[in-house]
Amino acid sequence: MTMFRAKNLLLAAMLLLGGCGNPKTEYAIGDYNDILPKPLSVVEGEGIFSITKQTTLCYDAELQPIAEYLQLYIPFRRTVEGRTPNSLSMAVDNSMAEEEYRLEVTAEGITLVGGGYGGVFNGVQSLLQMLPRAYTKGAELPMRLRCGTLCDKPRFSYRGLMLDVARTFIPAEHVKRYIDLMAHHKFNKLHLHLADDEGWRVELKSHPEFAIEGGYRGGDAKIWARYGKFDEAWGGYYTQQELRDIVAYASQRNIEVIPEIDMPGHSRALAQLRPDILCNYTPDTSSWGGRDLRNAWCVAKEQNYALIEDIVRELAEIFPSPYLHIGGDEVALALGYHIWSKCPDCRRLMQERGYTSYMQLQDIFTERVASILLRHGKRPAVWNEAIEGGRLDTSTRVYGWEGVKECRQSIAGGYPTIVMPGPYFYLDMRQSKNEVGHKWAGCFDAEHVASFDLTSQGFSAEDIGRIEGVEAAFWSEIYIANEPEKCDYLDYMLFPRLCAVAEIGWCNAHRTWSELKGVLRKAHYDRLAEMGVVFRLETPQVKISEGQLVASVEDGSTLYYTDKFSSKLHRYREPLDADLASQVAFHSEYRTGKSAPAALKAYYKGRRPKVVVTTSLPLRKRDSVAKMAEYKQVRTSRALDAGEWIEYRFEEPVECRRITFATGHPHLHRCIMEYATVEVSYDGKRFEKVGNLDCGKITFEPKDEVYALRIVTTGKSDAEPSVIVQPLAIS
Ligand code: TNX
Repeated sequence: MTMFRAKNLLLAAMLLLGGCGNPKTEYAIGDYNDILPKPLSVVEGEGIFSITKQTTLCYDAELQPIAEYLQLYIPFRRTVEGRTPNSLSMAVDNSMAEEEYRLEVTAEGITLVGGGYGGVFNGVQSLLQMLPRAYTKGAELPMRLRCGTLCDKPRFSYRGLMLDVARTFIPAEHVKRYIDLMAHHKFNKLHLHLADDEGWRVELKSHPEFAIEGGYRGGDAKIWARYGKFDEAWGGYYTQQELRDIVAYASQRNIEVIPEIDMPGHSRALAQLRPDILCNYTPDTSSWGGRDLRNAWCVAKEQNYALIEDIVRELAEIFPSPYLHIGGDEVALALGYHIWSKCPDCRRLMQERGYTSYMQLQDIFTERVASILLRHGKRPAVWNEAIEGGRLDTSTRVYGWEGVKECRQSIAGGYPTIVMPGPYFYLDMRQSKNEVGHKWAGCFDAEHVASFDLTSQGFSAEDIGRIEGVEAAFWSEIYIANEPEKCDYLDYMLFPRLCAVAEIGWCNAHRTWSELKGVLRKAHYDRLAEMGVVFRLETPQVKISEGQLVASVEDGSTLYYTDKFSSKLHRYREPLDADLASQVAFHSEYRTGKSAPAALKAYYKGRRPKVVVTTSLPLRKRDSVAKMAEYKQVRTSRALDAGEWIEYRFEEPVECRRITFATGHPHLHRCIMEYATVEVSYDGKRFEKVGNLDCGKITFEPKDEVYALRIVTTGKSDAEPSVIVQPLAIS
């Protein structure tokens, strides 16, 4: 059933139930079975309760922050402590589990009882989802609710979302918006990744320059640009006041904020400000364009631990969470050799202890940091690699990101474990092949996330009993290239995949994709629209049928198409000429939601006219100019300087609409030629300039048949040890 049809039926049902003629009440009335995540038990009652201007809100004093929150959505005119008839009464019952609740709606009134603040708050979310226009702020009374009883509690005590605010800064107001969206899905932990190679985002009173300088990269900033925006100092940081404000905002919404400073690896931003944290040796930087790319703290430097104590002391005061996440991932990965292997002090330390692996050395670091945390009343949390050294205390919480295997190892080691294997929980992965996003852990949409099942993944009942919970993650290397000021890309990456994660964290038996899809179409896409979320709709089907190009959607959304060579949007009403298959892409829209573009293969397949390539670029051994001429991606063996060049000379002059020359990873502005000019020749002899690369890329429309193309660098490549050249794209 399409969402439109569903709504009409509900409207009809409402009228039958005696809905009055006031147009403001003509919104679909909520159904307990559409609450997301799915409640443990639902008993539907008879009849309707109307919240009117006379309805009072009654609550225990400790629930005051919830009462204030609730009034953002339901304009109760009267609030009182204690109980009255015709009321919504909220109370705590200590005999229930903290996050458990019972919501009862009868013709006389609404009773919401929770085991604690969190339980009542969870009940409020279910109640809000039952409203005719769930989550509309400032909606008007009366509001009609179906009678019924919910008994509900979460499967896991930890239901988290990680936001990487280090690669792409997410301003405080946007973080608060995501806190709201999390709360609406009964998430209770926000993990903020506050420092990485590309930025430091926390104001420290003891070291103000960390944020003031470490929060910006590119332009004349001290931190090198990576991932785009090269010409301006770009970024930001949170003041301590803003962070306290975020913590309070989250806490009112039953969300704990867990800060992370990724150490000892992933610390290049800090190392650029404080090279003294690095090991005591001079690396060979000749293939790194003269930049010192090292990004790990030296384990053997005593003064490093004093600096870490400064950091921990301040973070511990800002964040009430019992945990501080100290990272611990990918220490060896940065440069092709282990950073510690060339350090005389680290090697001596290993020798003294008889250690044979760098993971054991990492244990020394982690144990030292853990003891600092302990002094400041905090426990450590780490990424799964950090336990490989084998010595960390089991009070350490482990976030299993690499895979199910690593999660199970952590559980077997007795660590409280957060399950978040990348191939299901990394929402920075693209959702289908031709979309934008990472792909190292796969391309997957909400259907795939919803298919995650602990038991079929090999977790035993005993394992499951020892899992603290689940977490979705959004890493933001790619976000920066996608108008972060608008949130649209992040919304699109999170929703509805995050809805599926919410179900996995909350429900003992979560909905299958077909059930979840039903709820999305019938109720939850509308709720997301009321929340203002730019969510992703299911991808339209496109095919050639009876000689025509036909597009269709199952979810009742509206289809559009665009032509590759013009930005104009057309409404799709009837099949198109099959010849357009290489030229048009379809997508659908419903309220604030949008699908991925869908097109036939011909649309994505570029032309590959015969070409001869010559270049001054130092290509890696396994790459060659022949590969470039075969339209394959190649990589250089070092960073580039000014004055290096590539020339493409076509065997026959090429007539085409558009040419794209791009460097760096596809979709990721990394390993790019930062500064270069592009010239074209329309006669094979004279060259004229068409422009400069922008974020490593240029697209232009040739005026005439193209004989040759030349790219000349005018400055250093980005802060990476190599440059990637993408195949020329000609259409
Ligand atoms: C792996 S997850 C990383 C991050 C990247 C992410 C991209 C983890 C602990 N490390 O540094 O941003 O992949 O998906």
